[in-house]
Formats: sequence, C-alpha cells, structure tokens
Amino acid sequence: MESILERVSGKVDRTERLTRDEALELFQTGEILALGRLADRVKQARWANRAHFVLNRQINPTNVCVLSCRFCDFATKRGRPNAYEMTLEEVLARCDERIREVHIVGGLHPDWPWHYYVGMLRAIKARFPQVQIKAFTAVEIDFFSKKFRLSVEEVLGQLKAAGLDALPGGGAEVFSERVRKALFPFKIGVPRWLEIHRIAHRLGIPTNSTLLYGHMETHEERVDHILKLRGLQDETGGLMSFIPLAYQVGRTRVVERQASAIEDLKTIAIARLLLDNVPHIKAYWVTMGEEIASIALSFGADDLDGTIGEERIMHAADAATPVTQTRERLIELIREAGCVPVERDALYNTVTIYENGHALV
Ligand code: V47
Repeated sequence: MESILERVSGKVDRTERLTRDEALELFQTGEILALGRLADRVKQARWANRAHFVLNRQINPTNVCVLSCRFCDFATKRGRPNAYEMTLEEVLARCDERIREVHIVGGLHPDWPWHYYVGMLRAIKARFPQVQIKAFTAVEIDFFSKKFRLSVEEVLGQLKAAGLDALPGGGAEVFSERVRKALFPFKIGVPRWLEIHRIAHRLGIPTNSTLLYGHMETHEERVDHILKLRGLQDETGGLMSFIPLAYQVGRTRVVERQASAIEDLKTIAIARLLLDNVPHIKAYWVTMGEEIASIALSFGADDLDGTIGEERIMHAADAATPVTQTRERLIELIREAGCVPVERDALYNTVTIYENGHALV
C-alpha cells in the first residue's frame, strides 16, 4: 500500500490539494526528513532557495489590557508594577532610518482615545517615510470599532489614510470554540477574526495570519485552523504569510513545556503543504529559537521575520531567545541553512538579494 508520504508526493507533482485527513496523517508520520523534503519541494518551486528577512522594529505601546486571557503573560492592569504606557515620543524614539517595517501591537487600553492611534501612524509616516506600518491585530480593530463606535470599514479606512500598510496576523490563536472557552473566552471568535481580515483585504490592506500552538489544542484543531485560512485566501487572496507561534510557557503554564522541535518542524511543513495559496510561511525565530527556525528553512519555510529590536509579548512569557537580532546574524543563519538571504519590506517586496557574499539590489 502507498504510504501517506508517497500519496502526498504524487499530489504535489500534480499540484493537487491536500485533504484534512491527509494533513492529519502527516502529523502521525515518523519520517520527518521525508516530510521536510516534500514541503521543501513546494517551497523551492515558489521561492527557489531564497529565504526572506526584514529590518524591522516591534513596538508594543502598552501592556495595559481590558482582557485577561489565560495563556497571556504580557497583559496587565493599570497601577500594577509591571504596567507601562508609551508616549508618542517614546514610540517614535524606537524607529530609525534603517528599518523598513514597524510592527505595532499592544494591549486593549481602556482609556486611550482614537486620535492617539491615528496620530501615532501619521507621526511615524511623517518622520520615517521609508517605513511601512504593520499594525493592530483583528482583536484591536474589533476593540476600536466597538469603543469608538465606528464600523470596521471606518476604523481601517482611517488607519489606512493615516499610513497603515498591513495588518499583523495575531489574535487568531486557535480557531476552536473549545479552546477559546478555556483560554480566551472574552476575545473575538473565529467568524469575527475572519470577517475583519476579509474587510481589510477588500479595502486593499494585505494581512498576515498566525496559529498559536503547543498548548491544549489537538492536531485536528490545528489542521482545521489552517484550512479556515486556506478558505479565506481562496475568497480574497489577501494573506501574505502564515506564522505558527509556539506557545511560550512562562507563568501561565497551560502546559509544562514548549512544543518539541519535531512538532515545530511538522507544523511548518504541513502548513506549507496545506496552504497552497499563501505565498509565505514564516519560521518566527523569537518563539522557535534561531536553531530550529534555520532548520525550518529546509522544511517549507521561506521567511525568518526580522531584526525585531525589542520583543515584549513572548519575552513576558520568558522566551529564551534574544530580544533583538542583527542583519548580519540573520544573513548568517540563512546562509548556514543553504539559502540565499533576501531582505524584504513589510509587503514582501525585495529590497536586497545577498548572492555569493555580494548585495544585489
Ligand atoms: O495573538 C501571546 C501570541 C500573538 C504568547 O503578523 C503568544 O508578522 C506564544 O501575532 N507564547 C501576537 N505566543 C504576536 C503576533 C505576531 C508575531 C510575529 C509576527 C507577526 C506578523 C505576528 O502572540 C498573539 C498570541 O497568539 N502570544 N502570548 C505566548 N505566551
């Protein structure tokens, strides 16, 4: 009888779609290298041996949040010793002329006015015109819409006019009502997350997507999550990338230990094979660790994210990785993995190709 890897290999040759059952069977395989080679074939067909990275800066303007999700170590309440709120000047001080992307996500602040958010984007664009702004997850967009009594179209339209270029993929967690009830019952559910991304795509704002895995979700829930993203992408074509985020145990300790390297690599490879319509699969070095992220470049991933500058969400949960990375280190990680480093912007336009030790623009 044909093994699952042989069956999927035939489908890859014929560019046929994988089913839910095939994805679930792939999670059971012990032939990890064969799975990686299969996903790499699909990645190579799209990106050859290129791997992307971006000079970026992550800014989390506040950790004060009206929600208290069970898995999150980042959020806190006003008045607690670890609470912080950045002024506009503090946000601007974190940008510079070298970066191409700012990634802004934060807590759902109970009191900040609408003009603070719009003004923040305007001020960044005015002072750093080369920077593309990827800001506010669907959860924040929903919060703004309710709090400021604006439709989602109005929220996104005003942010776009102020300089928003893309939405990050956060807030998706796992598209499962069972897990939502247990870990984030007051956060938006699947229909709303998908609706907000659908509206963004209609308004010409591309978005990313994520999956928070390695806590209490099952492989079925992981696969169903990825299939819902595939369905959204069939409708709109607006997703740029998919980013599996390995749960950092921190103090919330939903489970005792982080997902294994094998689970990380299988999730990346199966995502590449299932998401035949999403161009980029990101191995996020902050949660995966540099070593596994660079190995993931041979398992279907084509992107490592970026220099980051100062990561706070995963590091609130005691992530063991550094909080920042240099361009040189990312280039080295990509080269060691046998790939050609390609510096990109937030929208995945090529900035510089580093071929044979030289920078080709
Ligand atoms: O939605 C929170 C996750 C997300 C933990 O779009 C945790 O390019 C692991 O979405 N362990 C926010 N994950 C970060 C995010 C992101 C990151 C990098 C790139 C992009 C992009 C988006 O972080 C949240 C949640 O799923 N998260 N706590 C934790 N302890």
